[in-house]
Amino acid sequence: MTELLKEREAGFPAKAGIQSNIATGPRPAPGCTEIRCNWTRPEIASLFDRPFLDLVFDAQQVHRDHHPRKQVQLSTLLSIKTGGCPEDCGYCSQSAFAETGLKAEKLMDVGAVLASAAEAKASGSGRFCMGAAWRNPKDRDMDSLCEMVAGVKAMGLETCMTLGMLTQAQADRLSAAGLDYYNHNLDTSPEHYGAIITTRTYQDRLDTLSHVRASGMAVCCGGIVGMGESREDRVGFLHALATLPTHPESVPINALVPVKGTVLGDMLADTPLARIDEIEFVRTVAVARILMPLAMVRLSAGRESMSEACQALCFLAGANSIFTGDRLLTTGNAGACADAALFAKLGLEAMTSEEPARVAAE
Ligand code: SAM
Ligand code: DTB
Ligand code: SF4
Repeated sequence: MTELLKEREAGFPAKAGIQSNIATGPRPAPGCTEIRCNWTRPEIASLFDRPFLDLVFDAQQVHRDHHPRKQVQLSTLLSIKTGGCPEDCGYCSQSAFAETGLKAEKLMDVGAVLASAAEAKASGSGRFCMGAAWRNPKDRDMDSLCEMVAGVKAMGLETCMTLGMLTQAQADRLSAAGLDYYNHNLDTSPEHYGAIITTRTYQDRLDTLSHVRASGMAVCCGGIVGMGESREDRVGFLHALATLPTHPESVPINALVPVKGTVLGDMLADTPLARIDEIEFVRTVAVARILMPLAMVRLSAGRESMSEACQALCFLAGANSIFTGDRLLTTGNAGACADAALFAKLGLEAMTSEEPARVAAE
């Protein structure tokens, strides 16, 4: 019997503050928490307001109800098309509106992408995530993108792409090529969104998410904290995710990486808002875990400048996925040595595949 099943058999007390009325989530909920897509903002705000230790304790209990407690899923990122993006996302080094000195490049060759995926596989990663600095893919790029997906999948890696907005036809093609996950973030609350991005709307993002969902791919959707937003915005952001018709399978929580030459990097530099308070960041992770019990919550950008203690608290609060390697898309990441050392200190293990974890939890 697995540790998880033993724990389940021993039973967990019902969780105060988590009321469950409807179950409209992606899979039937094991354990004693139910999956809700009808969370209200006041409920979410009161989770944020809880005493920190109570919140983290409850998040860890929800986590253990649904996931193996020691395993962390590893994803590796590759920027397959860097820079020169026509969107004006205020946080992004790759926006043509930013003055970061980043050179715009063309879409990488399929062979070079596959070579990079092979390295990721050799270093123990389970998922390869390919990102492009596009508003949306052009139809002329679809053949190469599908070849990349098929090639990476043939190596035994899970596949993920993030290419901007997708039409239904594009989502269907990528899904048919074997794409497992599509990453498309809501980024922040609907109210704060206009202060960060003006070239596409919140509704555009929701439309892409619904195309991805309809195509049968798993949805990876999260956002960024530390963009000068209020607590209320963090409530609104998690509310938008947790009230999608089906929760995302994967929820990346990024801490803003302030890049010089971007609107936000320059605006927040040398202000108290330059970095999100670590305790508030952990709270955001814990609330995400409680709202979306089945999702893989990914501790994403910003880990490089995060203390080990903060990362440990994030794992305690229910984060169970990270990006590995020493680069994200254009900025640095913690790196394999630092991660191996941290995992050894904390007694964490790399999840070999997400599937067995789901099975174990069911
Ligand atoms: N162009 C595509 C799009 O925006 O949909 C895909 C790539 S984009 C870089 C993917 C996500 O990375 C963004 O939605 C944002 O949440 C995150 N991101 C980008 N720059 C970041 C930064 N400086 N700090 C933290 N997260 C960032
Ligand atoms: C996500 O939510 N975070 C990743 C992934 N999805 C594509 C990207 C983080 C990018 C950090 C800034 C950079 O390296 O350019
Ligand atoms: Fe372009 Fe994506 Fe960066 Fe926005 S986040 S500027 S869409 S690459």
